[in-house]
Amino acid sequence: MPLAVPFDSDRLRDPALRPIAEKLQAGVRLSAADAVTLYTTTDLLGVGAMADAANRARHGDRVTFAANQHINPTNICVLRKTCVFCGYARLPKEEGAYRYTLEQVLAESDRADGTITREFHIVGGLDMQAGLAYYTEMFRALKARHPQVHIKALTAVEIAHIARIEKMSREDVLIALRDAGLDTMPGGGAETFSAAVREQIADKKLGGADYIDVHRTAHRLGIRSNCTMLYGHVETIEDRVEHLTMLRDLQDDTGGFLAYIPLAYHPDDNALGETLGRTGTATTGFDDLRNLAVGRLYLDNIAHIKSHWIMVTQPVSQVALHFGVNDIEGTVVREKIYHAVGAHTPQGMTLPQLLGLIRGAGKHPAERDSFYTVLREFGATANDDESVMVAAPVGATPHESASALAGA
Ligand code: V47
Ligand code: SF4
Repeated sequence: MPLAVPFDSDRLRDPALRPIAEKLQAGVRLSAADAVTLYTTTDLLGVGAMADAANRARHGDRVTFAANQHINPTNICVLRKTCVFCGYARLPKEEGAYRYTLEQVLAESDRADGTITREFHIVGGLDMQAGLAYYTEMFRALKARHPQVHIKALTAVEIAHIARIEKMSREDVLIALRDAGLDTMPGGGAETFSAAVREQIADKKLGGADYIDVHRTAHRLGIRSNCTMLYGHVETIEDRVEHLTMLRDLQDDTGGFLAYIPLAYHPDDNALGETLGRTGTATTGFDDLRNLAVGRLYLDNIAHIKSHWIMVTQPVSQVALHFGVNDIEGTVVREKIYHAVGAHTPQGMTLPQLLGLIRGAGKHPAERDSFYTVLREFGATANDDESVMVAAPVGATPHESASALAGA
């Protein structure tokens, strides 16, 4: 049962939102039809005000972030031709294809110079040469070198791929990875679950029911995870609502999702963008804020809604802190997947930049660990101690920053 949230309905311009506000106030779960209304009304400020009230009831003014580092060990992917929205993947012999050796992964893990990295976020392509041993050795070596660092790695799609090439069950793959050091799983690979959408944008990719099945299995094994939805391509409003309903239903069963992250489709340097004639036209700020707010209101059983500033830009992420968002992607260090598809945001943010962004919205920044336990509060204003914790993002090497480089 959702929290009953105090809310002043006079803030709503669209009368169609009033029954939804009444449910919010009474702690009644929103229906799929309510979600459609939230997605179709032009009263974005009304939707945002409700999401903000729901967020404040849970988290007050606190906004969390993690000191994380993304590592993308291989961009070689068997689905390179069929995930038409992806600009990162390469075929094995294609220009720009790479697969890190263990030494290269370890070197990459040391690059967050000056950052107190607490989480490695590791995702890549579906590479036939990167089987179970590739990842178990990697995780064991990373844990030996950085014992305090949490490993959030491998999407449901990558887990299913490893199981297929190793001829093992997904459960056995997850157990082996967990034993090697996997702590949690990221939410990538979900795209939009609708079969009709998948046929158009990711024909051969693991289907929605299977994505849910892998996360269900992980949750049963004590591996918590995030969930995502890729929006702003060919999906309909009904597709979005169906997708969110599947996530909410699984969360009712397992409680294993930590956070929901809506991902804004970027149309540059990928076949879908060209087919749709959308090159250079990313999602609108209106739709970005709406997706975050609907996530907060409809996914009443997922505690954390994260804004991915790399995709929606820092200014939109900052405004989103008043549209239901309580968590913001962290320092990152080096990002490749979105920078392969036209993201113009920086490769990483320093700690002072992150703190400034959060404080600039009148919120209170706090660093968290990967399970959302708060590690330190930073207060409403800057203090001297913070200058010694400056995390300098490491510049990308030219071949990595310029063009295409993946992520299941
Ligand atoms: O599944 C690929 C997306 C995802 C494009 O769990 C694209 O904490 C936009 O899931 N435009 C991988 N998006 C990244 C991901 C993620 C990111 C940050 C945090 C977490 C987390 C997870 O990237 C893929 C796909 O949905 N993606 N291509 C594109 N053209
Ligand atoms: Fe491969 Fe993932 Fe890109 Fe699809 S989205 S081609 S699975 S890296």
